[in-house]
Amino acid sequence: MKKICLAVIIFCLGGCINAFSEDGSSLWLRQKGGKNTRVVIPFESAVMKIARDELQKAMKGVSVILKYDKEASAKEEGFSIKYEKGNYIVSSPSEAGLLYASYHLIRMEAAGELTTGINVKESPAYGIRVLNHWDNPDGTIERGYAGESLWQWDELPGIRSERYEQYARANASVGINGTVLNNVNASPSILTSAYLIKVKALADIFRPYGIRVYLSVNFATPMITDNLATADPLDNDVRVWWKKKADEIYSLIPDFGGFLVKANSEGQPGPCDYGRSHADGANMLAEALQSHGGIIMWRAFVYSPEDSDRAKQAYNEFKPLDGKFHDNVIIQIKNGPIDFQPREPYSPLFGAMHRSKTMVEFQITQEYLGFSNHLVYLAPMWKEFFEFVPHNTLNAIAGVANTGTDKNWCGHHFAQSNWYAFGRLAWNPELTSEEIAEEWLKQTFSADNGFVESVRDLMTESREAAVNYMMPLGLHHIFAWGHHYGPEPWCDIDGARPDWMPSYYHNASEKGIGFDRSSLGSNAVAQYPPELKSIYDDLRTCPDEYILWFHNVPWTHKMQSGNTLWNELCVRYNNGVSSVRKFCNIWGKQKAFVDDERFRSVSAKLEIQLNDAVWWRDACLLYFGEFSGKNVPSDQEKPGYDLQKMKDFRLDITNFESPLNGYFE
Ligand code: BDP
Repeated sequence: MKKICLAVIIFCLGGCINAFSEDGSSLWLRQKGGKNTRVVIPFESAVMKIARDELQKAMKGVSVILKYDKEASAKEEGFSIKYEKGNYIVSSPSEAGLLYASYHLIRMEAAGELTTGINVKESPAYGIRVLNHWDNPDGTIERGYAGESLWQWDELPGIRSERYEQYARANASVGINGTVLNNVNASPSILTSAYLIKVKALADIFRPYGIRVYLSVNFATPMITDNLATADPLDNDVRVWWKKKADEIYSLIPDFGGFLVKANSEGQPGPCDYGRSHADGANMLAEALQSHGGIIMWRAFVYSPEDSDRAKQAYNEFKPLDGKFHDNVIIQIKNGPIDFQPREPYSPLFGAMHRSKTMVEFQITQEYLGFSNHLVYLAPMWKEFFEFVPHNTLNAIAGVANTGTDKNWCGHHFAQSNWYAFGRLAWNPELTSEEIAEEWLKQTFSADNGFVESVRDLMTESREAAVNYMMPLGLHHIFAWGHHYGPEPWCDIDGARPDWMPSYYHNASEKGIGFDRSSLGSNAVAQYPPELKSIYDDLRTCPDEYILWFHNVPWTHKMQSGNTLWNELCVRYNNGVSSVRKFCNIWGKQKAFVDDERFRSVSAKLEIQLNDAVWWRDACLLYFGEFSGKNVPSDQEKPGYDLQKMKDFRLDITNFESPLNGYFE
C-alpha cells in the first residue's frame, strides 16, 4: 500500500512538473487526445497516415471519416466538414485538403468550438502561401533572432534532424504550403549539385505535409559557379545554363516550386547590370522553369542612393514594366514602400500593376520591432494592409520567417503567434486579429476565458504600442545603424548612403519634422489613387498616423487632437511606455494559467521591452526636443535618461539580453 502511494505521489509530481514547465517547443500543437478516437482514411498513404496520427494524438473520443471527394471544393486544397450519424465527415478533392481539415478539427476542438452542428467549408485565399527564410549556408540568419538556421547543411542529406518534420507539421497546421529555404541575398552555391541533393532531402521530408520547396537565386550564379563570361539574360549561353539547371533541379525535386529573386537591389547582381530590365531578367528565368510548372517571385525591393525619395523608387522602376512579365512571374512587393517599418502606408505599387501578377511580402521576423525581445503581435499590422489592398487583388503571399534553432522556435514565446497568424491570414485574410489571437492563445496556453480575453487585448494593442514608443505619427527609419534594434535618430556615419541615415527620413529642424512627400515636396503622394492622394497631400486631412510620413510639419501645428505637434509627439511616446507598463501588469496576473517556465520567460522579456520603450521615448524626445526648443509638457512623464550617454552607447548585438542595465541613468 505504501509503495503504491509513493508511486502515485511520484507520478503526480512528475505530471505536475511537466504540466508546469514547458519550453514552448510544441508551439500551438499541444493537444492531447485519447486512444478512443477513431479515424477512417480513404486509402493508405504518407499524407493520410499523418492526418490519422494527428487526429488520434489530439482529439478526444470522436469518430472522423476522411473522404476523398472531387466535388467537395472548387479549390484543390479546400475541404468541408460536417457531422452525420455520430461521425465527423471530412471531404476534400486532395490529400493536402484532408490534412488541412484534420488540423482544422483539432483547432476547433481546442477552441471549444467543435459541435455536432458543424458545417464548415474552407478554401485558401491564395494558392501560394510561402515562408521566406533569410538563412545562409553557414547557418547564420539575416535578421534572425531565434538562434541559427534550422537547416543543418553540413549534415544533409545523410543526417535529417527531427526538427525538419516538426517544422513542416507546424506549417501545415496553419496552412502554409511553401518555403523558400535560403536568403534573398543568395549564395550562388545553393544551386550547385552538392547543395541540390541536400535541398532534395528537405523537399522529401516536407512533401507529405503539402509543402513545396523554393530557392532564392543569385542572378550571377552562372558566372560564379560555372565561369560563364556574363549573366546577361539575353545571352544564349546564359539562357541555356538556366534551362539545364532547371532540368537538374526538377529531376531531383519534381514538385519544386520555383525561384525567389532579389536583383539589382542593395548590391545584388541583376539584369540592369547589362542594360536589361527587370522583366528581361524575370522572363528569362520564367522560361527556364515554365515547362516544369515552376514560378518566379521577382522582388520589387529596389532603390538607388541617387534618387530623391526612396519611397518612390519601386513604383518608378516597376510601373513602366507592367504587362511585360510572363505568366509564371509574380512581382513580390513589401507591404510598405520603404522597409517593414512599425507603420508605413501601403506600397502604391499594389494596384498600379494591373496587368501583372503581384504578391505581398510581410516580415514575420521582427527586424524593426524589437527582435525577439518585444511582444508585438503583427496581425493588426497585416490587417491594416488589407484595408487598403483588397486581398483578392493579390496572387500569392509571403512572410519572412522568424524561426530558428531556439527551443521555442521563435525566440519569444509570443513571436510564435506571428508565425501562426501569418499562416492563418494567408489562408483566410478575413479572419480578425482578435479571432486569430484567441485561437492561438487557447491552443498555446489556456482556454480560460479571463486569460484569453486579457491576453488577447494585450496582443492586439501591442503593435500600436510599439509604433507609439518607437515611431509615432508616421516617423520612420530612425533606428540604430546596421542592426536596427534601438533608437538612433542622431546617427550620422561619414560617407554612408544618405538614404540609410535617420536624418534623411525625419528631417528635424527648428521649423519642424517629417518627410515632405506632398505635391510641394517629393510628390510621392501622386503615386496613390486620386482619392487617397488628395487626403494624404493636404496637411489638414492627412491622418495623424501618416502625417510625418507625408509632411514636414511645424512644431506648433495643431493636430487633430487639438495638441500641438510637439505635445502630441510627447503624448504618443508616453502612451507607448504606458501601454507596455500595462502589458507587464496584465501578464503578471496570468501566473495561474501558464506554466512556470514560459510565464517567467515572457515576464523577463516584458521587462526588457519596458526598458526599451523608455529608452526609445527618452532618446527621441530629448533629441527632437533640441530642434523644437520645447520641453516635455508638465502633464507628461519626463525623460529620465541622459541624451549624451544614449548617444555614446553602442549596442553589442551579440549579447544584449538586457541592453540597458541602468546604463543611461
Ligand atoms: C531589409 C534588411 C536586409 C534585407 C533587405 C531585403 O535590412 O537585411 O536584405 O531588407 O529585404 O529589411 O532584401
